[in-house]
Amino acid sequence: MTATPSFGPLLEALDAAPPFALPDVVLVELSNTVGASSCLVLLADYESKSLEPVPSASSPPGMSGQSVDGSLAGRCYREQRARTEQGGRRVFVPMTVRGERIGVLDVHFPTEVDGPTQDHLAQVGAVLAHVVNGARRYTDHFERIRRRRQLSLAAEIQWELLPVLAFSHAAFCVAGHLEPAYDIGGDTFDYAVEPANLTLGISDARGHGLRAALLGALATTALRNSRRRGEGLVKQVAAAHRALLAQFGGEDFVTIALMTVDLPSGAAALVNAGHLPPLVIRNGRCQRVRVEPQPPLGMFAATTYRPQRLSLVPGDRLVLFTDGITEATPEGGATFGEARLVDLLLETRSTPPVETVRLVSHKVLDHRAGQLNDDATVVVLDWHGPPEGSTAPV
Ligand SMILES: [Mn+2]
Repeated sequence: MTATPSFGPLLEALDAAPPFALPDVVLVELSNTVGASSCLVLLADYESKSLEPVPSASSPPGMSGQSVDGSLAGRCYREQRARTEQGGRRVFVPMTVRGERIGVLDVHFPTEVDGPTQDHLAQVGAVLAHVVNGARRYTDHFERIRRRRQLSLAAEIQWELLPVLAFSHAAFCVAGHLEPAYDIGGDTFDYAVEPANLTLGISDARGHGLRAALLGALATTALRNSRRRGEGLVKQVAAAHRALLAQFGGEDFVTIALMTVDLPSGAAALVNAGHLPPLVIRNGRCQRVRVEPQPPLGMFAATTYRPQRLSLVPGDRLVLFTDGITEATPEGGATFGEARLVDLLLETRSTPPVETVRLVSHKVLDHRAGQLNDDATVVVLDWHGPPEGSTAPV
């Protein structure tokens, strides 16, 4: 079959149907255009451990999720490449938006599929990822499917605050991961991309549970509010500092590493307020970024925050993390520690950021036998530099 169907009818049908009908709409479309016999939309759960099926009118009841680490659908998700089995009659394609892995589309055919059909399915996967992402704004349907158990109230607040978990761009790739995903307290990360610069930060609010989540939410929202007013790095930090002092009176605080990167040049500025120094992998070595220590946000009214300069070189990998990563300690055992983190980062040097953050988080969870006593967050930024020959904003 020569498969070059247009996406117009698919988009029209998706637009006309309620969001929950997405798998049924897709099946009708794929059966009309490329002869599919059944299909399943699988969404990654909050821990990126399993791919959870979105029920449809034609799917059998009681379907269970597929393991990210132990299934072919999971391999498609991890490696971000189409996979086939059953002699080419079953095809898995990633559902991904600009580097953020939403899930996998699993399609069955009566006979082996050809190359053009596989290409078409890859594009359908990308379209569906955008549609599911958009639908999150007006239905809880997909969020519920992504939850294998209930989120704590603190985690609900933190997940609402998070940016899209991964983003790929010509000049850089960024990805972050939070654990314990279903019960996060005060950790968060954020980024925003503009034509000429990137703002990237990680923060850890003192304490645990709801109060820490409220602290983290206030800090993140104050930073965003200032950033959206067009204010620079230091003003953003000062705004969050003031907001925390006003609400929490210096009793609670938030550590943060916040940076801006000029995309055409890689020149960066960092404010490190009581947070662990980022790590940078350059020329095969992993080192701490030397930071000027400054107190956490919301602690001392008289603090004036100062930026320090950094320079990113194409090929650099920058790693931001919270103390929940390095201080994860099993009963009677040793901390996960920075040395173990560095080894793991060097081992995964060539793995894309989105998969590296998942692997680091899961190693930390394994170290703690699945029971974290603090939030553990890691963010990886791969700096490629501006595309060859570009002088204008990339
Ligand atoms: Mn912490």
